[in-house]
Amino acid sequence: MARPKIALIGAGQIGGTLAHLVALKELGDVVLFDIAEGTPQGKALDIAESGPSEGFDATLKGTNSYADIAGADVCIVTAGVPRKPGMSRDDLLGINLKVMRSVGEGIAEYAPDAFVICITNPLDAMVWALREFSGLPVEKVVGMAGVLDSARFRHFLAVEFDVSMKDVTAFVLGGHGDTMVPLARYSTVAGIPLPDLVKMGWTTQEKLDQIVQRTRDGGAEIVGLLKTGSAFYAPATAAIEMAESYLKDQKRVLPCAAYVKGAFGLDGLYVGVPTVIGAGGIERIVNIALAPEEQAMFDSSVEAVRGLVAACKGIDSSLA
Ligand code: A3D
Repeated sequence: MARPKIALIGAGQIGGTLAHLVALKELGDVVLFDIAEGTPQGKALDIAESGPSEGFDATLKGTNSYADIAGADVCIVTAGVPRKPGMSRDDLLGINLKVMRSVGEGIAEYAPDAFVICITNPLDAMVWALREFSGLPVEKVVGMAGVLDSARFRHFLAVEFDVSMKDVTAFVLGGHGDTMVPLARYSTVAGIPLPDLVKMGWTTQEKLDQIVQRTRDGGAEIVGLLKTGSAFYAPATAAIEMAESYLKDQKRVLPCAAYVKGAFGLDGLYVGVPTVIGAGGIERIVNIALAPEEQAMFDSSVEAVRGLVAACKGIDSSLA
């Protein structure tokens, strides 16, 4: 059986890391696309030359032509510009919206059956725009944010509790970053909810609040340290987790920016919710009941996403 074909649209920091991870994990053959001439070709060749040492047979091709993504099973989109220190994700909106148009049209023409994972920021608005421009079914277009936000949360919690990251689960809802809604009562160490761990004296509510805030600011913390761009190792790993669940029909329960209509009282909006990802794409949205203060946080996150979508419509009249 032929290996799956994985198209990476954008060959920058995340795109290159994605290509490396796909090859190392032998998830499929890689097509790395970028408008910058030479960058995707150079990165693809460099990674391919690590094949003999690593022992993978996946092929890697760098290209500046959308025709090369033809028939891709998965497209992961990182095309656009990242944040610099002092910029918010929302500052990227105008530039990256134009990029989403060209990417959406490219995918619609050459890979209309793909499962599409968007990473470009501001995430919740860009995944919405990418779906509009591509015209693909809503269950096949999804945004990566919650897996990364929850991985950051899990990392900080594991360090705080001095336990394995594997035994820490985290549940986050809402938009990416600042308006993220971590649900402490559904976040656990080996099944023990965080509020119980506070009662058991494993940590204090203050420390937990600090960890939540650090998680919300997780992207900015890395931007501040790197100074020349934003995080790329953990974002790439998070998107690979989603792609693998689709390709292997794992039906993982993962928080993603998914199109929500009906659940959570929403009437059709991309926002971070727990989903089940399998061979059908987003197969299910896990619609949990929220406590009043959780609902209030979720509502303000939804309002922030609505504002960004309205801004997109204001910039590109074809979206209105
Ligand atoms: P970077 O290393 O700059 O790579 C972006 C690439 O996109 C560059 O190689 C550009 O040449 C390319 N590009 C620009 N315009 C186009 C176009 N029209 N078609 C194809 N390629 C194009 O950035 P990065 O890889 O660090 O980040 C990529 C995106 O991911 C940015 O928007 C980041 O803000 C975003 N990001 C999101 C998260 C989330 O958790 C959602 C995390 C980290 C980064």
